[in-house]
Amino acid sequence: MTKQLREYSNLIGGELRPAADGGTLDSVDPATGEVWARVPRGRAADAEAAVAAARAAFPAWSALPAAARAAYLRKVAKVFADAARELAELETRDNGRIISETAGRDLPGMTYLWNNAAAECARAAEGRGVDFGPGVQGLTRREPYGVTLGIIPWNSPISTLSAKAAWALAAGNTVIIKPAEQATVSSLRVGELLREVLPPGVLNIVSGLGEEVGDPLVRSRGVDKISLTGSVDTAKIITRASADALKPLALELGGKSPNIVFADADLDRAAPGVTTQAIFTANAGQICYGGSRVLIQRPVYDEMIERMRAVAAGIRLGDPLSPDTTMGPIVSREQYERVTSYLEIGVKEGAELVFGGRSGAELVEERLAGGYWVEPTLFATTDNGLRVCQEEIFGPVAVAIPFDTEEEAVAIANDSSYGLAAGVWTRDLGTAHRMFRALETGTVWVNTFRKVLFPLEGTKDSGYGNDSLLAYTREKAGLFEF
Ligand code: TXE
Repeated sequence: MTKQLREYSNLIGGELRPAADGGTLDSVDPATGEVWARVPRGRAADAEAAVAAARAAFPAWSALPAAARAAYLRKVAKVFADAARELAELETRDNGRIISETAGRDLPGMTYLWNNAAAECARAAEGRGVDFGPGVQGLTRREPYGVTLGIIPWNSPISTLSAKAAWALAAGNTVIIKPAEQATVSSLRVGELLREVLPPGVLNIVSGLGEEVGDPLVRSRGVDKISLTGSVDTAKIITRASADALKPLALELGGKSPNIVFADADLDRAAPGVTTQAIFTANAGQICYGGSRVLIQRPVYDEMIERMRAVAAGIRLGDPLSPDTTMGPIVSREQYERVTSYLEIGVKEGAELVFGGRSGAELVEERLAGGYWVEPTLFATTDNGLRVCQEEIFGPVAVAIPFDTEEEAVAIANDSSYGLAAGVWTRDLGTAHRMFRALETGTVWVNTFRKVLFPLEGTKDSGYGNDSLLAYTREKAGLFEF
């Protein structure tokens, strides 16, 4: 007997619509490998419809006084609060991110974020005044771009959708969101819910494959700014595809963040912080800023490794919907194969396998045998040039590297094509401040490793630009002589 699959629709111009040609994509539950929902497989016609809807909605939305836009965004915040449990469960089912994170952190965070965006609406309209002398007045005003396109990945869809939509809407833009094909359901459910509170066309959500519906959106003359969270390869494709129209881009790409533990660190905090928050449990390591290069000062190297081993031994792999689970599956078969290939690469390259290294059905109960499971894995090496040190694995696989001096730690940390984030664990304020300056990353966390409301902006191959209020405005200048 085939199970009844729930079907989801695109949100275009305030209507819930299937793909124009009726095409669908299957959504696979990564914990079981079973198809559990169907989403539209949008193409160029759906992209065009979304752009037309967003363009049509722009004049009225951008003309609203800030207080009126803020009132709408507060309603959105309330939707996230009221539907928090349902959305958290959908997202967990969709991408395997554990329920304690989606329900415990992500959704409460979304209510906060949308309320924050509501509170900032007025600031989006703040210009500057410059007095150039008698009879000459300079004035600037902040204007929205128009229609913004948010292309989001599968690892944290609701958070990324919100980061791209909330600030853009607060600033007076209308928005199109293109979710990732591996995890679309939670975004489409958000569309169903927000349809009730936002004017038609202000927010549009179009599902499908990157090259089929993403590409026509990127190329469309009706899209004024693009923000991508995704891979470096896709960022390059989008950069080329949007070049003719010289579109402003914000690119939040991957990372290989160093997590640097100094000998004077409080290891009681560093060991769980490094092991669980940064590498393994947070979405099974599928986090752009994951601190997957653990640099440890030699005097505490052995102790830190043993403590990490102990923390990892306590990680419970299993059903992501169970509150007791502390690590879920990899999002898809493709990503699973990618992650497990690095388990082999690490061994072949000669890195020492400290713990972990297994994958597959043997790690979980039988009912979850079809899912995509990788256990927490730590390699160790003194060679930061290895592929497991340089390439983004995007799974629960980290590498430990010893260092002697602060200078050496900085050199290893910065020897990376990425520059998204870094963690520093020390009790010495001077060390902390010197590292904050010296690390070539967009964010540095000291004695913690977690994202807050600050925008995440990378350096190097981690991209440029961010999702924040002013990033969704341009400044128009005027000079008045009278
Ligand atoms: O990402 P893609 P993938 C990294 C991570 C991961 C790897 C591959 O290392 O293992 O990238 O993941 C859309 N025009 N990150 O292949 O392809 C696509 O549909 C328009 C880091 O899943 O970059 C999806 O919505 N859109 C990361 C989004 O881009 C296109 C998050 C991201 O998918 C497109 C994800 C096109 N031509 C992966 N091609 C992070 N920074 O957190 C694809 N897309």
